[in-house]
Amino acid sequence: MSLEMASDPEKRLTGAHLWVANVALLGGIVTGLLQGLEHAGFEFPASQYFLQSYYHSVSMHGVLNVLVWTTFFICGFLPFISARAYGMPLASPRLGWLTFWVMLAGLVLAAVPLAGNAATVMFTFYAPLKAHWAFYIGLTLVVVGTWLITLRLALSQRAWRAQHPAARTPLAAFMSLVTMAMWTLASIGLAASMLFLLIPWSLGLVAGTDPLLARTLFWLTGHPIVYFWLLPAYISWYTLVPRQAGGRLFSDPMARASFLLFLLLSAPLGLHHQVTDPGIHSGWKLFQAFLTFAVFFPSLLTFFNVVASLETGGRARGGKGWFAWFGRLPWGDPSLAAQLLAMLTFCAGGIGGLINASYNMNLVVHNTTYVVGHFHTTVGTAVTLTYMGISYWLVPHLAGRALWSRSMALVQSWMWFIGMLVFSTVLHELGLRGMPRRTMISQAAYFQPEWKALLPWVGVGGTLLFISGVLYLLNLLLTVTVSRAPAAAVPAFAEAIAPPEEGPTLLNRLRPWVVAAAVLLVIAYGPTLVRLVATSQLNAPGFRVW
Ligand code: HAS
Ligand code: CU
Repeated sequence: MSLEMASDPEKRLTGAHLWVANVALLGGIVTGLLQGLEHAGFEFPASQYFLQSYYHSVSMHGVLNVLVWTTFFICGFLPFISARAYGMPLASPRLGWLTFWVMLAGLVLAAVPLAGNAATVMFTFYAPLKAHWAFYIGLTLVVVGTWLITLRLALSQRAWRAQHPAARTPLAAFMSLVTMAMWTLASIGLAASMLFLLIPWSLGLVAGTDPLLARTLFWLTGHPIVYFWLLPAYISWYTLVPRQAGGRLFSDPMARASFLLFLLLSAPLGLHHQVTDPGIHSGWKLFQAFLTFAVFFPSLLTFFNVVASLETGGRARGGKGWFAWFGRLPWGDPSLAAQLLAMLTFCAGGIGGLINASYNMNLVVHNTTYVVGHFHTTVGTAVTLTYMGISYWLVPHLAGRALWSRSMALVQSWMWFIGMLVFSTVLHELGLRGMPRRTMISQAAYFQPEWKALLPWVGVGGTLLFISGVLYLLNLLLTVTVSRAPAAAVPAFAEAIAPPEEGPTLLNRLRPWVVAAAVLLVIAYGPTLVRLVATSQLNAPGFRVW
């Protein structure tokens, strides 16, 4: 069976996920535009029928972009690429469809109160802000759906293993499994918070809640969720991009090592989001700060491996010098260009993460727009622009039609890159000047004159990003509706210069790493959680401040 054929049963399923993801992104860029313009000095167009307040908008923006766009894209992309990597259909398409419907039902359940301004609690839904129960139950169902994806990939791995007892798992399938295993382990914090705190509380079964416990459980999952978004982008950078660049993957074993380190280190460090929270011992905060520096390492491995791979492509195309080969890459391919620009942005985003993670620096940047700048370069570009680049080959393939316009896609990618350069640089700087995040800044009584000159640039960046987003969605829409020519070929997996057989077999095993990750999680969080649970009063009343 050819690789093309193998992925066929997966096509409709993947397409269904991508529809939901892209519709969410549309909502995300519209709200984003309005928020950017609010910062630039335009009045926020609050209306009883659409967005009732700035904060309603920010809540929609966060949930639609970082929770819905990412999760649905991932749950469409990982099974698709795994099927191609195995060269056989995945186990149980019925389970695949059941998963999709569970996630969609959850999404609708959460979306109704969100759109109706009954869940204006931001994407972090910190207690004691209290949303409608349907919001919490809906999001929980989406998480349950992601666990079913893990189950389906595990069943597929078992079926493949039965036929290939001695072979190394194909890289893209291995990485997909690692990503889902990491996420499933890490999501227990969120699940516990939902099941034991937020859902009973919002249903009125218990009178009060515990904000600190809820936050701690949230961030236990809320940090690793950023790698749940990032690793699918890395899968593309490792397994497809080297080939798209005309080169080869530098080292397969090193790529596996990087992912296994993410499995080990992604979860036990969420306290770096709670450096300023009282009630958590600073020793544990410091311990998790060190682990945060440790999780830089697999990204540095990725940097090295992916740059080395791209270099083989640039040199094969006649590139010379230390850096000049970079310009020789096939920049005319929008799928590749988008991902290269995403990588460049991530260099800055990752360094910003290092600053956030530095225990005392965090006191300067926490809760300022510096953090907003950080996460727009990471999830907003490293991840989102990569997913857009992937969509430029994936959607034409699913639809059996050519991409409607390659030049529009190129313009779109550069516009996102430049728009984000403006937007995030300015937000970083405004944060250093003390401007708070998540604030309708034009209404702030403490508005500082030194913010004024920079604020229009937030609007400029936001507008560029909005136009770029519209171009992306329009291109895909025209591709699936009016584009006629047959689809271009799907990028093949890159060959590796150092194949998997050159690494130790430990790099092809999952179980010992999952066990080690669970142990490390217990060490990093156990004492704090035991104490918080033991002393919990569950006496904080809920607030609806909007
Ligand atoms: Fe972060 C806050 C620390 C990565 C997302 N982060 C956030 C929030 C979000 C987010 C959404 O320690 C806000 C949450 C909220 O609402 O409160 N972050 C880090 C660190 C990393 C990091 C240490 N973050 C990410 C990624 C995200 C993301 C990835 C989304 C996908 N972050 C923090 C901290 C906070 C935080 C604190 C809390 C702040 C506060 O006070 O609230 C690291 O993982 C980053 C490592 C990355 C690198 C970059 C490697 C570069 C690569 C590109 C290769 C380039 C190539 C091309 C190949 C070291 C892999 C180049 C070509 C050439 C020729 C050169
Ligand atoms: Cu984090």
